[in-house]
Amino acid sequence: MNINEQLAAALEKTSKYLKFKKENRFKIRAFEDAAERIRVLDEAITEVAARGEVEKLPSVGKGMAVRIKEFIEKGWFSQLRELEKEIPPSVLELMEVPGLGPERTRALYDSLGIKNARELKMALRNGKVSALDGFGEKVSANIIEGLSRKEKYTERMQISEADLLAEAITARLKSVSGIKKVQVAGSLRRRKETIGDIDILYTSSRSGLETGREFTAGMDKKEILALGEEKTSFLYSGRQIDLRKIDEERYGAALQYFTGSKEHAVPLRKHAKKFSMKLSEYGLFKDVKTVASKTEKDIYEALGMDFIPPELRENEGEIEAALNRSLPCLVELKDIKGDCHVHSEYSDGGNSIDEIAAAAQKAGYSWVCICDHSKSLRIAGGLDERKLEEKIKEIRQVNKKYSIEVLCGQEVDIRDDGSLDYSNETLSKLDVVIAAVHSGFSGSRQKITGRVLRAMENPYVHIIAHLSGRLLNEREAYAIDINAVIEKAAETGTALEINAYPRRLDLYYNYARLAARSGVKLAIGTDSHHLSELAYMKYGLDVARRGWLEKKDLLNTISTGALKEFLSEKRGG
Ligand code: DGT
Ligand code: CA
Ligand code: CA
Repeated sequence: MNINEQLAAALEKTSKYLKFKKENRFKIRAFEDAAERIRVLDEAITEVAARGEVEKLPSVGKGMAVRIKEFIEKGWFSQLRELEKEIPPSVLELMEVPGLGPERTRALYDSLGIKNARELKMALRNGKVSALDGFGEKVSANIIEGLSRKEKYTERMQISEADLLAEAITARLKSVSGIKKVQVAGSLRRRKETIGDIDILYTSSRSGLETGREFTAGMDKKEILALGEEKTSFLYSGRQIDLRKIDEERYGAALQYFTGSKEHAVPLRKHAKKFSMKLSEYGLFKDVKTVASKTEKDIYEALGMDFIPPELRENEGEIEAALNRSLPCLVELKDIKGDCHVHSEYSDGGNSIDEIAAAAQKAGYSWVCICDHSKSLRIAGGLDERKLEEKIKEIRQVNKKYSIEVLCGQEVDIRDDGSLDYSNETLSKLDVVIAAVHSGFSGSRQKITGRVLRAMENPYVHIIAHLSGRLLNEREAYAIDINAVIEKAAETGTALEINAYPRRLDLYYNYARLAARSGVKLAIGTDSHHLSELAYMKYGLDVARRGWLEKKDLLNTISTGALKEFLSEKRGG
């Protein structure tokens, strides 16, 4: 946050405290207006103060000016300090829970001493809330619902959800009059696995305020978080969207700045400084002269570097590589020839082998590996040996019909002792074997690592699936020594999966990078359970690209013949 945002946040926080304390509404309004005014300022408040013009700002009275100056000097103002001592800030968050608001939050605080969501949940469970005057069963039920909604809003989104929302907003924005360009920025453009809020930039012949007003017209007032010339923020489907108006002339500079990451910007600016240049969201400057600002490429070029793809902008060596002209040639969707991990109706998928073959062929693939669950995973319809024979036969038939090659695979359970859920004789009948841990997640690091290492030693195992077992927003990774796994994978010629399912995205991109550097092949599998999920390939690619992977690092980019060669190699043939 820059100083303006910090100050605006402090003023807004004060206004919330005053609401909680049932202060006079004009007082509350004064803080809200001042916060809004600071937020839309086109220069730093420190500059305004340096000119002695804080009092001249519209919506800023004498008393407010004193607080602002105090904030500039100390980084806080005493009124807010006092309020924070009196009432814990977590109470303010409770006020935002749908169904609560200041009145009820205060009642809960005064009578039950409830200060945060955890205490509130407990009191709801114990029936203490419904017993309060003016609450009752219905209100309690509303609060429970509101809490779970708020939880959803504050957790980071899966990238697939962010993509859908961004597409909808982009389409709507394009229909607003005066709009020219629309571009996603922030973590979504960097294709991070989870997204905090969605940043969208646009250019327009009309003012940002007009555009923001038109775009948010009809929205619930409570969902509009900020409405100013430079930025409009609102909740859409409960998720925060930041729209920013960008000047055409400075498009590249703004895009570069708002794409981030903040971590990438730090060494980049340092590098600019070496040449006495200054990089900001408005351009790359030398003294007062603009050196570059129109396109991102211009900026990187003027800094003596190659263009850095957004996925690499995390300050993980990309700046040095761009300077040395040694950035990777990242893998692209057009390089993909097949999907390593698709479920069919033989286990818990929704489609037949035939349907999958047709869809994969339509996607332009040369091959697809259909991997269902093995027998011990009964809840997911795991196949016993007899059913597996049927599947093998059916795949032979389907292969006669299509030019694409369907490979018969299974996602085989790694048992507690590291042995596999089928005998080697059964495994030898399969074209491709993916092994995975599906149980014993609470085991020690040594135990789980040992299971996976043993599985990799089996000559029939080609790929290890979703290595860490994490589910985004749902389940932490189990304890596993990924470095040891990578080492063993290199030694045994086992590939590691990049599971493209949006709630998994497992291997992490940084481990995918490490694996590739250690000479391990990566295999993107969508883990698709329905034809529509075959498109998750792009999320696997995002991980691959963030992991600096090139075409040569992925099994998905090789021909059917080369894939078969790879698969038979481990079996010693
Ligand atoms: P998120 O939303 O948590 O997934 O992550 P980002 O990267 O989208 O972060 P966000 O939305 O806070 O800001 C969007 C971009 O704006 C961020 O990637 C870089 C830029 N930005 C925001 N605040 C700052 C800042 O204080 N300094 C710098 N250098 N860049 C900033
Ligand atoms: Ca963001
Ligand atoms: Ca943002």
